[in-house]
Amino acid sequence: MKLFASLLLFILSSLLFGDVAVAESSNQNHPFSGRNKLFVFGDSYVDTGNTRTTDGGAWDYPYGITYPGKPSGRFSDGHISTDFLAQLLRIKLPVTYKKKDDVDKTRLQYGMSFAYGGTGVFETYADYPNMTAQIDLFEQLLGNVYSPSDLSSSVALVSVAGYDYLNFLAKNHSLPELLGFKSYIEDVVNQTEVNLRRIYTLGVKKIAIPSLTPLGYIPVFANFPEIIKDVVNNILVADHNSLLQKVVAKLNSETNHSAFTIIDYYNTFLTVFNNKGEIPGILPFKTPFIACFEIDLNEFKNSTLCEDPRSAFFWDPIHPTQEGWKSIYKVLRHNITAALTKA
Ligand SMILES: *[C@@H]1O[C@H](CO)[C@@H](O)[C@H](O)[C@H]1NC(C)=O
Ligand SMILES: *[C@@H]1O[C@H](CO)[C@@H](O)[C@H](O)[C@H]1NC(C)=O
Ligand SMILES: *[C@@H]1O[C@H](CO)[C@@H](O)[C@H](O)[C@H]1NC(C)=O
Ligand SMILES: *[C@@H]1O[C@H](CO)[C@@H](O)[C@H](O)[C@H]1NC(C)=O
Ligand SMILES: *[C@@H]1O[C@H](CO)[C@@H](O)[C@H](O)[C@H]1NC(C)=O
Ligand SMILES: CC(=O)N[C@H]1CO[C@H](CO)[C@@H](O)[C@@H]1O
Repeated sequence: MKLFASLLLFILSSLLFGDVAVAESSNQNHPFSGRNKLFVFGDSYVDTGNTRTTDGGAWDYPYGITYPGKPSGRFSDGHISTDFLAQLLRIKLPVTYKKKDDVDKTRLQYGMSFAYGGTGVFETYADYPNMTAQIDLFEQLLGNVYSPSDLSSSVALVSVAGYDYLNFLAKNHSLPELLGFKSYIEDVVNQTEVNLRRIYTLGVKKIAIPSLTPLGYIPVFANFPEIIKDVVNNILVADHNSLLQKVVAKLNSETNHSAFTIIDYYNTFLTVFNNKGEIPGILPFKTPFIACFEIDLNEFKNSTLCEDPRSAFFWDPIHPTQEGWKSIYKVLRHNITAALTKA
């Protein structure tokens, strides 16, 4: 269990280190199949700038060096999943909840992001809004900022990237506690179900939720034996993803068949990791499991930055680079447009 203890120390520090921003982005403005707003809930895999600058991480150098050239609150060197999904749907980047009162009101028409740093469906850090709290903020805007017809032409992106699990592991090191993991996975997926159903009931008729990535390969686990990575991927992640599939099937049978869609990050991440050049338009990552920004937890100033973030899949111990996300969305683009733009 010593392994776990040091692993957790590492994870915990990375989490504390990691968080959010302000973002502006590109994109065309023709609505795609009538869907013209994106609402975003969840964590740092989708957060484009809600954390406070005092939360650190995403608001500090070298975050944002590729885009926009300075920290923007994204947990990456540049664009992240939200940017690429918005681009695919031809929706402008939704404004962050944090900036909603500072931007021109016309910006609100593209939707809003409530996602916040290292949050989970349950509490991770005391003053971070869990997903329930994020949906509460969304609900408060209904009827005044967003009308029912706004919502019915919207897409929601709901990210549960694994912070509940990293947090659980950080707090439960002993064997008996770890044996409680299976029921915790059920708790997380059941709470995810409650959240997804609530977003639908509030009026969003197209909801996308990524599967858990093969977390055992994130650089946080790099120095751990293969067995640990296997346990994480083949037990934790596999259980979560199979329960999530059941929940989404159940929700789709209760509501509209195609209202809920899983974005298959698990297989897509593996496809990109294993790519040796056979996927057109996607350069192979030579060392996909090595982070570009290697954070030295003992002495932060000793952290090292790779020469070219575009050659790395992972930006830091947890988050992909812009190039990483771009590759993922290239592989996924046909399935995503098919799933999110059909009636
Ligand atoms: C979410 O956070 C709120 C406020 O801290 C808390 O009352 C609530 O129990 C949390 N919800 C879940 C599902 O953990
Ligand atoms: C999760 O939900 C399922 C189906 O509703 C239920 O059978 C199970 O007991 C729940 N799990 C937990 C840990 O509450
Ligand atoms: C299914 O979607 C259609 C079109 O978006 C809508 O008119 C209908 O009310 C939805 N049905 C349910 C059960 O939500
Ligand atoms: C940080 O780097 C300096 C200079 O290379 C080195 O002397 C020091 O031991 C490093 N600190 C840690 C904690 O590795
Ligand atoms: C796209 O969907 C098809 C049909 O469900 C599936 O076989 C394929 O693996 C998916 N591709 C990706 C990249 O998810
Ligand atoms: C058995 C046990 O102590 N479980 C704890 C593990 O960590 C979570 C929070 O992440 C607690 O809620 C559990 O009680």
